[in-house]
Amino acid sequence: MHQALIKFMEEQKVMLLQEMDDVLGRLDIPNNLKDSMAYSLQAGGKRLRPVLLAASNAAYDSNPKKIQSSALALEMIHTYSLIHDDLPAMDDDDYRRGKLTNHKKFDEATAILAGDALLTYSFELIAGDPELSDTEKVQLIKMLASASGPEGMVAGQILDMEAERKPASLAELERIHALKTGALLEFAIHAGAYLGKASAEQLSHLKEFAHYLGLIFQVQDDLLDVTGDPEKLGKPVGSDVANEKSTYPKLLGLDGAEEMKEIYVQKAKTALVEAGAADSYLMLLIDHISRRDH
Ligand code: GRG
Repeated sequence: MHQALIKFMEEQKVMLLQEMDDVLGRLDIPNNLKDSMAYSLQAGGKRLRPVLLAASNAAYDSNPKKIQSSALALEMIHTYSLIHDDLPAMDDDDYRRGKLTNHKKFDEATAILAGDALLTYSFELIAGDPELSDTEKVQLIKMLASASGPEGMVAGQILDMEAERKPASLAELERIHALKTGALLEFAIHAGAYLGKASAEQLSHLKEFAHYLGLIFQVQDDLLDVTGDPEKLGKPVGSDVANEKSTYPKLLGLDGAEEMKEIYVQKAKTALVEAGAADSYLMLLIDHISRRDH
């Protein structure tokens, strides 16, 4: 991987973990709730969404202080979605990132409430950030609510659950991923650039870039479920091979899925050049996400 990107990602992770510690330390809440929130927040993970937000901000008028609360809020919402996704009523998983899932470590009620707390506190975090103007707070909260709510990730999750009963076509699969995974990635890219004062035209090209980046992320996720290393992934592979659910390799074959990913990579790169961010960490992140092994 590109050395400059490795350094950038490491720096962003350090800042995120520090902010996480500070925020959790300040919370005066029941211990079991805090432990459950902290368990999943600090369970590792690639921290891809905060890194994307920072990379997008760095591509324009970089302002590290302004992005901190949005980056953590985004990781909190991502973490809540994983906790709830793992519950018996949804995917019923025992392990996530090589560790027991939240409801296995604590109990179902605590896991549901930890997820609820992470979701709601993310908005409180942005609303209380003294680095942001009132307009920026309202804009960010609006964007984050819409990306994670019934017109975004929640819609994607329900469509995904329906697709387990009735296999989706390629077009339906793309729509599910655009909502379930893509909406939060799009928030990361949009919020970073918005706080970096990108123009409306640049933001519109970035929307297209984010769309293709989300699809690249998902094709690779499907490919890893077939060809990935369980050690690196921290979970068993083959979960989607056994069921009826549509995936890129099932619909297109392994080679076809690789070819489709390459088409998305080229489209993402073109959109990024048009957004005026040809020479940016975002450009390096395209190949990183496309070739990730976990
Ligand atoms: C419960 C409303 C609700 C939504 C859940 C994100 C999600 C929606 C479910 C996760 C299931 C899943 C495996 C989705 C595929 C893509 C994805 C989001 C993977 C996890 O994201 P990573 O790889 O995770 O960025 P880490 O562990 O690195 O943070």
